[in-house]
Amino acid sequence: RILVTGALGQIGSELVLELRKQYGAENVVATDIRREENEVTTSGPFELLDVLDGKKMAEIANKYQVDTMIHLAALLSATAEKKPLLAWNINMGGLVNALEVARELQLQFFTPSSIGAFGPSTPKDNTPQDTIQRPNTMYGVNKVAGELLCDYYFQKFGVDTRGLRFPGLISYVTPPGGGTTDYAVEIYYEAVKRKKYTSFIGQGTYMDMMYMPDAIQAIIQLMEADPAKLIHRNAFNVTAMSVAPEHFEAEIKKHIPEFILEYDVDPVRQQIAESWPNSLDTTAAEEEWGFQAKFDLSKMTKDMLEKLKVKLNQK
Ligand code: VAH
Repeated sequence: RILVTGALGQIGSELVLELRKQYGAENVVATDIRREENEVTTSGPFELLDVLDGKKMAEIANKYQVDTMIHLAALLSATAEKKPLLAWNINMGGLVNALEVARELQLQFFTPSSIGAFGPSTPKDNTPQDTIQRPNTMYGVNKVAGELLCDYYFQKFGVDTRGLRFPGLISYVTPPGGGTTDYAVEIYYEAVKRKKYTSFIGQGTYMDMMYMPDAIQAIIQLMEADPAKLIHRNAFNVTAMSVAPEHFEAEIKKHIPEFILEYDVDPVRQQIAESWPNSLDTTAAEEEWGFQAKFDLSKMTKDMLEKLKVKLNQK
């Protein structure tokens, strides 16, 4: 059985449904700090859980006799810059609670890291798996500390911890909240709704991106990988494309020719974006557990626009 925290978030809401499909609905316990009436809370077990309540987390893990913990609850980069201390408390306090439950119950453990775990002094192009990590955002500090803590729990306590450094994730199911890469999701929604979008990230700003189906597949593939083959654990570089706002514009215009992209750069999120890599080297993930993204920009754009036209019921 699998316990998922942050199950109503951008990753959680799709991961829970895919895990229930693959492992059986009853075997995936979704938890989040609030309840919503949707497929995540109605297609299998759901529990209210604030990840700062370690006691409640342990109770739920025991109640359902889980053997795996997927810890997703966190504040993203832009929100973390607005409320750095709250971000530290939630991102690190939640992670320590989740790792302690995993240690006590000997659970397999997954939590995401991010391209945000790199900083201005990291090589920007083809960023290596092993390289300098001096992020200058609270989110990045949380992600580097999280990577080190997860490796520590593996080395010190034998907890089978595994992680992925996710790029910006693009999905049409649940929008992200408070991320720097959120422009890459908003642009599709606005293209369908208004055939126009004003980007808060500037032209020529490259960041790694990935379509959510590839991210979900990567989590499951990593968690099922042979541990003997893992040289790295926390956390693997993964990405599908290195793109800037104008690349989304060009691709969207192939489907919506009258689409207009304008810019109104948000200095805070622009500064975060510029501190991150342009493109990651994913050799370690490919070699150690067969990572392979299936969606490039053109395939993702076609699918996003088709799905959003239905979701926003535009013809
Ligand atoms: C963010 N979507 O923007 C997240 C992610 C790499 C980006 O960490 O903060």
